[in-house]
Amino acid sequence: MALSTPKVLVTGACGQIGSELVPELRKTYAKENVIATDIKEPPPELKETGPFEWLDVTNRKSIGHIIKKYQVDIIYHLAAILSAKGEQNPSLAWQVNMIGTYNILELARELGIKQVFIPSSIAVFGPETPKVMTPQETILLPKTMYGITKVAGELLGEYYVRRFGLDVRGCRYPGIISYKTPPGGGTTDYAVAIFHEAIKNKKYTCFLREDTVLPMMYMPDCLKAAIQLMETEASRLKHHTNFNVAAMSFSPAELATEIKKYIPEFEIIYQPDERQAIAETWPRSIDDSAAREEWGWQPDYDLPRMVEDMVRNLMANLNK
Ligand code: NAD
Ligand code: AKB
Repeated sequence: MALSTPKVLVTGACGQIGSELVPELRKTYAKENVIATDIKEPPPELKETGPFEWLDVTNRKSIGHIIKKYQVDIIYHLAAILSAKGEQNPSLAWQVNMIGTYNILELARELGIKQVFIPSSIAVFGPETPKVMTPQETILLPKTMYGITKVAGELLGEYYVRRFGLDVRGCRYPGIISYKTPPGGGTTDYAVAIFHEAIKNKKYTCFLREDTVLPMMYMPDCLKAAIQLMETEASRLKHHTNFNVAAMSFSPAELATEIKKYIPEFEIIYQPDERQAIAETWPRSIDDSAAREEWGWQPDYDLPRMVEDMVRNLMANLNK
């Protein structure tokens, strides 16, 4: 008997990651089997290439309705409020990140979902965590509401693995850099905005100090991590919801130097704002040996390769 293709639900699909993950998943599972959902207007590439539904993850009844309507097997739960936006509205961050995640896990358990992916973040770490090559198992005392919800989300997911045998997986992404969809309100957003401003105006005012080193990752590696982790044989995994993943680390000054190789007249000035305090609680680099050992994680992009690709694609978009 032929096995039917799994049905995949993506929450927060119109965000920075979802808008690129959905097309990838549609290549693997066929367009009609990947249901993109969000509370905001989808871009044409999402709406016209497969099903789209309006879905607020704080509304458990609506999620249950969509899961049943499409007979969903796998959920990529991306809906969230990120660090900087979360500090502007901690109550909203709690509602979306905590209640939303609890709703997804409860329905996944009740309705027999086969797999759930819930991304975590380097925001789980805090000032007490070792900053260089931050270990997999370490002190998790975040100071932002976003970080608190991410630690709780990891623990909740792990609870559903142990208590109910639900297959929940996730990795702690660093700041994600991409050129298709703007980031949604994080502390690492400068590393995307800098490219747009360098190309358009040859000038950028950075909201972090020049020497603030943070872990970052280019979008193709972000998508590869999610898909590779989800495809790994479950018996190989000792961890489930909290894998450290790393690709590169740099400061705004180092990124600007790399961009100047393509745009020599580019100028950057620094006016740190409230996001500097958040960045200072996060690690400078990450030890991702557990991900490498348990599911073969390896990034493809370092700083020079990422900058070359970002500049080339953004310039090509500008000339279209
Ligand atoms: P984003 O902010 O770009 O997108 C989040 C999406 O969630 C948005 O489209 C938004 O409309 C949607 N959303 C907000 N409230 C909602 C609600 N109540 N119901 C349904 N949808 C809602 O975020 P992203 O960068 O795509 O992040 C996706 C996931 O990856 C999040 O869990 C985030 O914490 C994690 N992550 C992202 C990064 C990064 O740098 N982008 C780094 C680490 C972890
Ligand atoms: C943010 O800055 O909030 C995100 C993240 C690292 O989770 N990019």
